[in-house]
Amino acid sequence: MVDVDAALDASGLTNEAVREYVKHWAQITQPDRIEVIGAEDDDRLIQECLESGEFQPAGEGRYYSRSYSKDTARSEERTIVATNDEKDKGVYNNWRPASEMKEKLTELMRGQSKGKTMYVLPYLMSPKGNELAQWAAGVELTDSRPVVLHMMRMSRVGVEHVNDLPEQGNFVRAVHVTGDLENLGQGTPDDKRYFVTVADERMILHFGSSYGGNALLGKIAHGLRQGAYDGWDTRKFLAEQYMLIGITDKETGKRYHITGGFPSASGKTNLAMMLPPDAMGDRYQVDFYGDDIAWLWVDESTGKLMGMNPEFGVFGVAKDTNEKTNPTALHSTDPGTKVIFTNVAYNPKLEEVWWEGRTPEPPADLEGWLDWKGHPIADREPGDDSPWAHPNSRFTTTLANVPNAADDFDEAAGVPIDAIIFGGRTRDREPLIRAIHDVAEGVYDGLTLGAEATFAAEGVEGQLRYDPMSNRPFMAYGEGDYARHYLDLLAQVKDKPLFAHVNWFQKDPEDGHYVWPGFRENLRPLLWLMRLKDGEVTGRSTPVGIIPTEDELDLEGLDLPQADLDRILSIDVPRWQQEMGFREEHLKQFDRLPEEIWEAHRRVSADLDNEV
Ligand code: GTP
Ligand code: SPV
Ligand code: MN
Repeated sequence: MVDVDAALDASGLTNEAVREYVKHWAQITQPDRIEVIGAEDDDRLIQECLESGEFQPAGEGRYYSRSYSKDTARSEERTIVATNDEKDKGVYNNWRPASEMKEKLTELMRGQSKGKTMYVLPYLMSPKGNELAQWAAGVELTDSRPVVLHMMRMSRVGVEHVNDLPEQGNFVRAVHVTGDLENLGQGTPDDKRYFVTVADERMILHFGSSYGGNALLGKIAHGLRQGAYDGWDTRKFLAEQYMLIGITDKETGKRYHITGGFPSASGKTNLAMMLPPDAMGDRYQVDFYGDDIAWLWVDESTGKLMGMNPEFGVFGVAKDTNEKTNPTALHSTDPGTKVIFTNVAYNPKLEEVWWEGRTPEPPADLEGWLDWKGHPIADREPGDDSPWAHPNSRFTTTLANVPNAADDFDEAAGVPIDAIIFGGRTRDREPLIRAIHDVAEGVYDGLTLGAEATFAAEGVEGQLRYDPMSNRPFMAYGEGDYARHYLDLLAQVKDKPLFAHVNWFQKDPEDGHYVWPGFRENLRPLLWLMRLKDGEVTGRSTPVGIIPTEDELDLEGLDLPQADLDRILSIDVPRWQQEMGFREEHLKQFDRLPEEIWEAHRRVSADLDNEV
């Protein structure tokens, strides 16, 4: 048995509860070595990864890694929220009893780190000193060095985050064991992976992956599932899959903050890193706070809804990121950023990476290029047009590398929230933007957020895959209780945030082109929303919210065909009426759904019926 005390003493980790926890799990997973990690270990660990082949160089201060080919995304079916009370069972959280899951995971993890190092990563999922910092401390134990390097970008790490805890035992116990990736039956009936959050014991046990949300436990397991459970349990806060931005109008000096959720891979990172359109000059500035998670609370002294990003980095989708769509994202991966690319295409001779949409055409000279599985492109069968990069390939970079990071992103205070927006990939029905003043109707809108089903098995034509507040894969407790918590928290807010639903993805039914250019142009509807909040415009009332009139929307320098403009600024009432039936079925699944939500649903339905 490895000498745990010696390793912990050498690192200066003094928190007794953490030391007990490390010993407990070292006895189960049986690593050969133990290493406590702080920010100062980054260069050494990168060097070790380069030597071991876990990383390869991708130009100066840029690294390339490949994950096991059946381990490239989160697995929703294998993700479970366990507690000691069946009342926590919801429609989406795959609830199971805590005792059953703890026993199962302990057995799966037993002896699995033999021959390996157990890295001990104390982390903080909040800016230091933040109002919610007491729910933000955790210690991830992992047997994967690349996971350590990802976590060091995505969260603040170091023993100081646990040594000084006011209550020594108050940290999330997050255990990650990779397992034998080639023998886990990923996606088969004999799947051996388990990703479990034991929410009422503040414990996370993930077995069988070294990728993304399955392995970086501070990120979505703690930052979303555990955070959401703690926020509800204490009635103090919300932990949501939201981006968070600041918008400044330099002409008027006004500054706004907008948070909101779009389902995974639907544009949060892109919106948060948005540069204003060239045609708008330099009047506006968009500041990045967060692109994937926001924690929201009510400031007791001012009554304002506040928000902060618990993360320290970005785990962004590579696909279609380029100089035109998102220069900010591209430059957050510049030479010297110590970015880690995962599962993009790689050329070891040139030390370069490429992904679909990086340039209009792939590199013409195929020499040396390898696809995301490591196969030479030049050896492909004729007609093989499978993507070079995995569609979920990603870049991992710290917030400090993001060119439009807000000056105060790391400050304790957080920012006041002016608006909460929801959006998904919807090809019809949803206009460019519709604003909602009423809080219950806003929460109802979030609960009925949907995006197109991405493959046939998951949905009926025209019917959405509902994804409440974009939180479906991260839901920690029952949806009815979740809605209640939202309403109760917002009831304490004095200056209510404005809600809005946005859609960048409406398509022309004839030729399928996106009718809204999206990306940087998305600032335009958000500016309208802020003017509406300030009473400078009134918009046009519809049964589903207020939409901009054509002349209220700043379209300066944007050449949009009239037919496309008409489409995104209109409401298709019969299509909406059909949608209301689907929504009713969706909401009926939820136990204890507050009556206010049903009232909002009936109100919108009746208003739609009165339109025809
Ligand atoms: P997660 O990290 O999975 O939670 O995703 P995300 O919501 O941060 O998504 P992201 O911004 O990384 O975008 C995912 C994909 O949507 C990328 O391929 C983008 O190029 C594309 N996308 C983002 N914004 C727009 C837009 O305004 N219009 C269009 N057409 N595509 C967009
Ligand atoms: C998502 O899937 O929504 C992500 C990436 O943000 S992961 O960290 O893998 O969850
Ligand atoms: Mn996400």
